[in-house]
Amino acid sequence: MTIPNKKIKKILIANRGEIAIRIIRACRDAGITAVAVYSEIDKTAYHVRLADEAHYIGPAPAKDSYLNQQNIVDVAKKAGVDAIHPGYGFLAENDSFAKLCEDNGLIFIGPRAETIALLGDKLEARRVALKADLPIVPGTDFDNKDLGHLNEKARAIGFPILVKAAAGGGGKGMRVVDSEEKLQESVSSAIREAGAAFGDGRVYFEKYLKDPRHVEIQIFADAHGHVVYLGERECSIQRRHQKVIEESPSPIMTPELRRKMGEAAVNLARESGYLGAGTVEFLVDPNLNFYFLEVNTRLQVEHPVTEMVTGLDLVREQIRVAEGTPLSFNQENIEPRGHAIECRVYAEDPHQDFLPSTGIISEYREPAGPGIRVDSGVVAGSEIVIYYDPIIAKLVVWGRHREEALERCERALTEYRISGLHTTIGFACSVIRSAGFRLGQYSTGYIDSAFPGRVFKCPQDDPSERAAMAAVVYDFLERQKVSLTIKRKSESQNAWVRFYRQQGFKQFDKR
Ligand code: MV4
Repeated sequence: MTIPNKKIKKILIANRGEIAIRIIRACRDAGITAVAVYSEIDKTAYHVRLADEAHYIGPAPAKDSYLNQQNIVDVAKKAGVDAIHPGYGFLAENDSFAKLCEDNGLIFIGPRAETIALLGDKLEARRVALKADLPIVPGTDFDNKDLGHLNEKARAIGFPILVKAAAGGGGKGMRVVDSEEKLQESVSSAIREAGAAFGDGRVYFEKYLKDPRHVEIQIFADAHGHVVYLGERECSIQRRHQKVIEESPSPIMTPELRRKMGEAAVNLARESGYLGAGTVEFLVDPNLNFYFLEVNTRLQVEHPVTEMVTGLDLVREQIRVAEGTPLSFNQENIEPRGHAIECRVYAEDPHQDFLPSTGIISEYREPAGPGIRVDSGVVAGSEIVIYYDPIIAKLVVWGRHREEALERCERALTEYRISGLHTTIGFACSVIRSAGFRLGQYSTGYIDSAFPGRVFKCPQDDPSERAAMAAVVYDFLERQKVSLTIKRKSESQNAWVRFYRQQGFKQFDKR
């Protein structure tokens, strides 16, 4: 394999929103010129204003702009960039785009096109994992034309089984099947769904693990044969395959399990000739058995969680690797410190089944203070539009231990103010405050089981209004010379105090 050897001085960022801004910041720190691209509707977006240069790439629909490979490459050549960073989503895991970049003399900041293609196929990834001696969920692939042997294969695994799409991801084309009667029908509908969604109807079987935890390992490989793991992220708090909260370390992790999972991930990276940043996903059962799930061949949304505990800049390292420079660290000098938690803030309405909420952000105030980082794509006046992922920002907090991170997280969420549309801030707050999360006792079924009927209490929907209300009551009680600690209080005052204490306002805590 040839080692790249080209200093990167100018990068085109083929993305928008918070991740485009995250990459612009890494470029600036490294003295690299950052080139933004934008669709018609994004011409005044914040990532455009922050970049050194910005170029129009097409109409609002993503297929005409952020997914328009030829337009992006043309702009990259015109702007004279050395490399393209795809961020996450859009073209990040598109092997033909990586190839198109290469063919045009542009460095694609990510793994090689062949690696993206290989690991993007879940069946191939399972084979690579098996070859690298990783534990995989018992299962089998099959020829879609050979529907006659389905029962035999399912019986060999044992019900319940999970039918998965080879080209899948995000739960599309997935079916849980608990008996032979439903097998035929489920397989047919999974094939249909996968075919429609990915243009590839191949499916396979896995033993269905009930309520596993989702733990993923961050890996990094350079062109000089160094392959390392950067610890784990626990991502079990999800709803409908969309992650809500991530943390590191995982509450279930032990040094021994971390080493085993880390070394497994590194073995897979070596087996696949991996280059750059990647994530190896695992399912973990209650006996702490872990099973390979899939590989994400990109920088992930939740990468800041790893940055907070390792102190590294993963985007900076990606750029180094793409230039052919060795990684700035090795396995021995990575020392994860403290605890990090990320809450994703989406423009969605939790009270309307998380319906995307569009409109202009009329007021915007981010939390700050010790251990707080906000990766955001907006400012006051920004508009959230229907065309793209409704993520507004990521709140990432760090503490010396989980308790400190939890305290800071709750405080930061109550401080965060976004007006003009609905957000998931209050929802995140109610998850952070829930008993199972506080104890670290949760799995992928947590949101459904802890919030039955999908009814969420979101006490922090409008934090400053709530705080103002609390202040008024507090002031009223003070003026009445009713100390919160004395015994002679009326029952109604006590009721209010209980109410606000229950709402979490610290000034009403028992002293
Ligand atoms: C599984 C599983 C249980 N058993 N595989 C969901 C999306 C896709 N990437 C893989 N997924 C799962 N695969 C077996 N054999 C449960 C899930 C799953 C899940 C995985 C990770 C995080 C959240 C999840 C929510 C529901 C189901």
